[in-house]
Amino acid sequence: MKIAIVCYPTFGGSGVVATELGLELAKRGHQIHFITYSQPVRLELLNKNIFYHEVHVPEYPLFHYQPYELALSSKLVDMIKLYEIDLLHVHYAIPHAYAGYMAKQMLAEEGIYIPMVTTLHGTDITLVGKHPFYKPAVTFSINNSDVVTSVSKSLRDDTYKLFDIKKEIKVVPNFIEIVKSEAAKHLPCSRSLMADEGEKIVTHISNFRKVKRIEDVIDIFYKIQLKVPSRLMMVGDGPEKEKAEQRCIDLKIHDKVVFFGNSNEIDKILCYSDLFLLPSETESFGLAALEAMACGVPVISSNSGGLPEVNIDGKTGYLSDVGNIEEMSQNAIQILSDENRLLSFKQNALENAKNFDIQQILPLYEQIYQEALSLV
Ligand code: GMT
Repeated sequence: MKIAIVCYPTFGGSGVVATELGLELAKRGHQIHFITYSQPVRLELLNKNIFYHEVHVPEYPLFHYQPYELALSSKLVDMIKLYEIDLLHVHYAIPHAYAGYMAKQMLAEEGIYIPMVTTLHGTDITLVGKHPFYKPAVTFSINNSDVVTSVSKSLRDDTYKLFDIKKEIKVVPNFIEIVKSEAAKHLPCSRSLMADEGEKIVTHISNFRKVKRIEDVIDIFYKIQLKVPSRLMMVGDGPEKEKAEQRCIDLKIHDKVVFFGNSNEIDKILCYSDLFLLPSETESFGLAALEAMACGVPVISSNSGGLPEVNIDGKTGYLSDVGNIEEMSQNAIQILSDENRLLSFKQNALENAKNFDIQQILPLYEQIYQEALSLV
């Protein structure tokens, strides 16, 4: 199949999922065309089945906002015609499903019919999409997609609750490439560079937005380090980072916390981590938690959104109500201060991650593509 994938090229989970999906589809012989405004961060172009087409949005002083949707739908029309693409898979409803629908309409005028699969990722529904400014357009583009998928049951239910959806939403969970995570385990793990003998390593990875409750991460770690000698690795970048750095200084734990910024070496950082913190306000899935588990790292998370579908309470980690810092730190201390318990949580985390292996999830997408093709 020739498939066009539209996604955000940044470090956000939706872009990562879209990129990894495209790479694996290409390995299986499909021709994949990534269409976005810059090269996706995890995209490796060294494969004859992978193409990348950049959407240019020329600046014009009349426009207060440059019309990205227009440029994207025009690029889609051009590339779909040029490469005779069979199917369009858009990740994150805003504005991709809307631009995809416009492209479909333009192509239909020329007698070209192409199905569109829309994958909902989370904030496109729960935070941004439900805003009255966007809601009619999001509802319209979901209802006018040929097939709609969501990355968790929780996100599917939220979508039905928040929008007037007339289509079936199929749940296809996010995935992880277990082989890659296993291979990373054999890389030299430079734990001793990051922590002293006897110290535990706690990690958080995100885009440092408000929804991630970065202050809770710092406060949980503050309580942990009072009881367990430990260090905190903060990976990622975003609007809440500066505040987090200041909080570490205020709490006098700045010498125990490393801020890495964005990194493409997640596996290397996770390979020496003992515990992962994800106390988010809402999380449709929690791909970062799954990436941690695939490296055998247990997770302390909130119980919001799709997190209970990924992190199993008392087995792969613990879940608490959003903002319950006390319980999250107690659970973290309990895992970290007992070597046997820590080891069994690590094993359970890895075992559960195997249920989300790309080799199991990818055929579900291939099936959905076949179904979408049969609709046009
Ligand atoms: O807000 C983010 O964390 C980024 C957002 C995205 O655009 O990638 O993440 C969402 O999609 C991920 C991939 O499906 C999910 O793993 C995240 O849970 C989801 N984020 C939220 O729901 C907050």
